[in-house]
Amino acid sequence: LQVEAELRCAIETGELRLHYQPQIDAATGRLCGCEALVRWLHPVRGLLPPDQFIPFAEQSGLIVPLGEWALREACLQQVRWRDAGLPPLDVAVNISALQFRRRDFVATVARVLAETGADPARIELEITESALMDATPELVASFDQLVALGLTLALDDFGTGYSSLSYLKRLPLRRLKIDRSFVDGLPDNPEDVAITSATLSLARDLSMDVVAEGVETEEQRTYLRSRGCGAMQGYLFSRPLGVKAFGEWARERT
Ligand code: G
Ligand code: G
Ligand code: MN
Ligand code: NA
Repeated sequence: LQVEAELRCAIETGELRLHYQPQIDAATGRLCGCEALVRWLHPVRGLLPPDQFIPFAEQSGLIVPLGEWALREACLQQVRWRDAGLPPLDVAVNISALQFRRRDFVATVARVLAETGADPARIELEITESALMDATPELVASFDQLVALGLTLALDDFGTGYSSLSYLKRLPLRRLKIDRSFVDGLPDNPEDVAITSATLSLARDLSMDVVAEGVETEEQRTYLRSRGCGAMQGYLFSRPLGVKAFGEWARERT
């Protein structure tokens, strides 16, 4: 309960930060986008990773204001980068199931886009399979409305949840993110190879793009590129970086 009160306060007083992990175009090797990942700059405990507070945020419902803050901040950052003359970047933001399920979610997103002036075509919302467990007609409708706003929808942690594949048919998802637990064993582990190549082929047949997460080795990169994976993210390229470090990283590579 103490953490909850502290986190509520942190959102209001501006102790949260976004770090950005580069995403690389597999064909060209160039920076094509980034994923925004929240951190808590705690006055006593230092920079806290999300696994130390996102679970509390989910339990308490604070993930709703936290998630809105993250979306707004990512949109503002995209505008700052644009104003600073960086080449246009896709920015992906993680959205919790609790956020998606709120009746006012689409209106909130529309308001944040309007207030920040961000380019919706370059904002991607990442949702996890668990958020789609019971994709009601209302949920499907709100996905269509988000696409109508110009946003891209991506499915995070693909293959790790309990959902059926039918949501791929019903929902306007543009990208699949291959979970790093499957990238880990590439290219030697036969199960990881089977799951990854099946995912890539499924995505190709459904005209979806794929991002592989947790790419750490040259061998993983070579394998994924040879199998037609469009984009990659992982420590091989960069850890998530603060705004300043990300800007320097990006400038060195364009
Ligand atoms: O940065 P790190 O790899 O520690 O992130 C761990 C996980 O925390 C991410 O995979 C993501 O699921 C979650 N996470 C990070 N930032 C956000 C956020 O802004 N909103 C939500 N809902 N989850 C986030
Ligand atoms: O949204 P998601 O939960 O997938 O967030 C990605 C998480 O994975 C972040 O917490 C990020 O710090 C972490 N991560 C990113 N790249 C790598 C990597 O190459 N290896 C490992 N082990 N973790 C990574
Ligand atoms: Mn993610
Ligand atoms: Na993920």
